[in-house]
Amino acid sequence: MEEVTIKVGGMSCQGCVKNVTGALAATAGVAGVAVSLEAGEARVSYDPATVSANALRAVIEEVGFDAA
Ligand code: 9UX
Repeated sequence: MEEVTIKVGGMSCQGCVKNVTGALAATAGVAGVAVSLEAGEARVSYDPATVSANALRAVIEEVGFDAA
């Protein structure tokens, strides 16, 4: 398992946090998700054999936020 911290831009309430968390948690290969509104970031643990950090960024952008 690997862990990555991704800066997430555009989250302005806990609903946004929930949307980002849900999208990441529903992604194959994701084992754990912690999204912080205050820090504006998502910490994700994932199986690199199944999903990549860049694919996780794409998931965040698909639900309408900026990921770097
Ligand atoms: Mo809060 Mo975010 O009302 O996509 S859910 S701004």
